[in-house]
Order: sequence, then structure tokens, then C-alpha cells
Amino acid sequence: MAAEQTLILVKPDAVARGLIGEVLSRIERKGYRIEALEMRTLERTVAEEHYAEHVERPFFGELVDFITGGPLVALCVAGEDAVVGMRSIIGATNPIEAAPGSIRGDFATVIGENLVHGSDSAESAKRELGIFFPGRF
Ligand code: IDP
Ligand code: MG
Repeated sequence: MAAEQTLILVKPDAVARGLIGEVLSRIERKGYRIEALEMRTLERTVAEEHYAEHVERPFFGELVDFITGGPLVALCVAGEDAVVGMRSIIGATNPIEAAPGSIRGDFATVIGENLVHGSDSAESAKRELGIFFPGRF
């Protein structure tokens, strides 16, 4: 157990569907702290840096189109084991496999529109927080 920070994105599909409050509420109800919050529309270069690990995947272009397609909300979320804890709240990548009770399990059906991003490790969190909140964490 360790206090951690993680980068969470309320992706453009969730913003468009009016789910910002639902997502923030679930984070706060769990007991995590929102330490930073910004709504912004990403430049392609920022999106490509954020998703750099996926550059060779066939869906990379679509992924960048999607994540730059409208405003998103970037958050720094902190608390005990926040990386794994937030991945659990968010649910599996494919919403059809995501457990009911998770955000993706409750609100999504399509892998390309799965509403929320959460860093997948402490190292990823550090890198991604540096992209979205440079110099702050
Ligand atoms: P994660 O968001 O659960 O960490 P990753 O494997 O890191 O999942 O993939 C990043 C994002 O890319 C996913 O959230 C999803 O939106 C999209 N994605 C992943 N796999 C596919 C796919 O096979 N087709 C289309 N989009 C995908
Ligand atoms: Mg990922």
C-alpha cells in the first residue's frame, strides 16, 4: 500500500454524454482526492505523445482522432494505490468485459468509446502527469 498519484482523463465521449459529474462523483465517493482538474481540447501532438505506446497499433489514427475530437477533462487523482484503484473503478478496456459497477461496465459498449483513461503504472502516471500538468507533480 502506498499513496500514489495517477492521471485520469474524462474522455471526449464522456464529456459529450454529460458524464463528467458521474465520473468525478465516483472518484470522490471512493475516497480519492482530485488534486488538479483541467478541461481542454488536445492538440494532435499532445495526444500522440500521451498514446505513444500505441503508435504501431492499427487503431492509432482513430484513437488520436477520437481523443482530439472534443474537450476532455484531465485530472490528477491521489490516494492509496490510486493507479490500480482507479483502473478498478474504470473497468476493463473492452466495455463488454468490464464488470457491472465499473464506469465502463455501467455506461459503455464500444472499446473505442470507453469514456475514461487511467494510467496503467506508477511510471506511466509520472510520465502522463508530466504531459498534462508540466512541472506540477
Ligand atoms: P486502457 O485505456 O484500458 O489502458 P489501452 O490498451 O492502453 O487501454 O488502449 C488505449 C485506448 O485505446 C483504449 O482505452 C481504447 O479507447 C483504445 N483501444 C484499445 N484497443 C483498441 C482496439 O482494439 N480498437 C479500438 N480502440 C482500441
Ligand atoms: Mg492504457
